[in-house]
Amino acid sequence: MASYSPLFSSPAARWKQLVLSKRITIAAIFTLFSLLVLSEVFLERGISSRILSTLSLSSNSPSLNDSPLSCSNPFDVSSLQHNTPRPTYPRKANATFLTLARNSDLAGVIHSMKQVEGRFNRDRQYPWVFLNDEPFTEEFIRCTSAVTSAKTYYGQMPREQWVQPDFIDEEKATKARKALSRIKGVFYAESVSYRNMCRFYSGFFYKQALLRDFKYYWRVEPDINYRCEIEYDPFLYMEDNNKAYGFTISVPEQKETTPTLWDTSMEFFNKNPQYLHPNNAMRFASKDGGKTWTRCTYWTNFEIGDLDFFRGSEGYNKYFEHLEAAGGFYYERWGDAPMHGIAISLLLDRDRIHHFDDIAYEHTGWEQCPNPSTPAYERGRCSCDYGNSMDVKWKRYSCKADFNAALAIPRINSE
Ligand SMILES: Nc1nc2c(ncn2[C@@H]2O[C@H](COP(=O)(O)OP(=O)(O)OP(=O)(O)O)[C@@H](O)[C@H]2O)c(=O)[nH]1
Ligand SMILES: *[C@@H]1O[C@H](CO)[C@@H](O)[C@H](O)[C@H]1NC(C)=O
Ligand SMILES: [Mg+2]
Repeated sequence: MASYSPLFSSPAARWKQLVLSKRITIAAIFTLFSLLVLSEVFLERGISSRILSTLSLSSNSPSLNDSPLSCSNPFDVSSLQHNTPRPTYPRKANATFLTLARNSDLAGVIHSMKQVEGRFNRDRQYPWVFLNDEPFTEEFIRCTSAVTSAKTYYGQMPREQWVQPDFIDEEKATKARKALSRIKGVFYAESVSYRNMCRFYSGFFYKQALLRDFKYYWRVEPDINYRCEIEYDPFLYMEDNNKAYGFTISVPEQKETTPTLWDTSMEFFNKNPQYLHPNNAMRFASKDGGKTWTRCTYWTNFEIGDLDFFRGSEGYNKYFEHLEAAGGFYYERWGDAPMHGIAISLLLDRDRIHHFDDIAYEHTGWEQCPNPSTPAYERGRCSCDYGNSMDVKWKRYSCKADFNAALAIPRINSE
């Protein structure tokens, strides 16, 4: 098995550790609060009436004011749509939002949907595709479909695209998870379901039947925030500029989760150099032509991508198969961000990768906020603090400089 590097070997790991301790405090406060709320529920109204009120979407529900946070307090779409005449848009892309979630993620999913609907989609009406490894509950379906006036679709992926494959040596995998959990600052070190999720987003999301009729997807995770209006259509931007992959934040992956990912990847690309695009963005991933890895990744909890690229790229699919066979999704904790990062940077023409630097996006405390001296800030009626942005406060962890360096390399004429 791979050897793990020492404690806090990377700045990102140190930062994550800080967040972790903050999270524990927040978790403790939240648990106390939940206990208080729960005891109130049981004492005053009984659990069954609580569940009923959760499911009730009607506005004459007697418990509207003290209702729990998920769907008994649906987004007030009507007020947004009728106060002022809403713009209409003559063009629309062939695109959908994509959310992978557990039923228990409902509250966070609703939060994210409100962000996306309020800042962008209420006038655009792009549909939502929800995926799960279990059947979605009636509650999940009713609540999420109440947040949008666009179409919603719900699907379950085939079991073999989710669970750990049989060829993985479970004893070796268990040992590796235990070893990783002894290193401080590594999230989900022992989680198998997290590994399933990373593998799914690496090799299977784009193969889903529900996505077959779409060209672009926009990934949305629970509990994210969009802090400016999105006043143009990023899907149409992708289409009009022939972009295949768009990101907001780029950060380095931790060493501990991916000790052999780079070498395993180079093994594949050295054997199959025909898949390397002549105008790739290799410089984002490596400063020395492939010898060592920058660890830079596009932070995949936000991504807008061209499904036809993922579905149609032989290189991408063969690369995934190579990683799958090496077993690192389970023997280590390879994420979909480092995997996409390497694949996108090496397989695509770098001109087809786009940094959406005008989109204000936040996930677990890391955020991108446009510079207030740019038109995007004022036009977007932003509510974010530029000082807290990746490129200001966390500049030393941002991979933006590596991306810019990749784009600055003169193109070679491949005609
Ligand atoms: N159906 C299903 N979805 C999952 C599972 N684990 C994670 N997800 C979803 O996969 C996405 C990524 O998972 P997260 O736990 O947010 O991973 P992360 O963004 O690396 O970690 P955080 O920093 O905690 O947000 C989210 O949309 C989750 O809802 C799972 O076991 N089943
Ligand atoms: C949308 O894109 C998919 C994938 O490219 C394609 O199969 C489908 O025909 C497209 N639909 C429309 C209406 O263009
Ligand atoms: Mg997340």
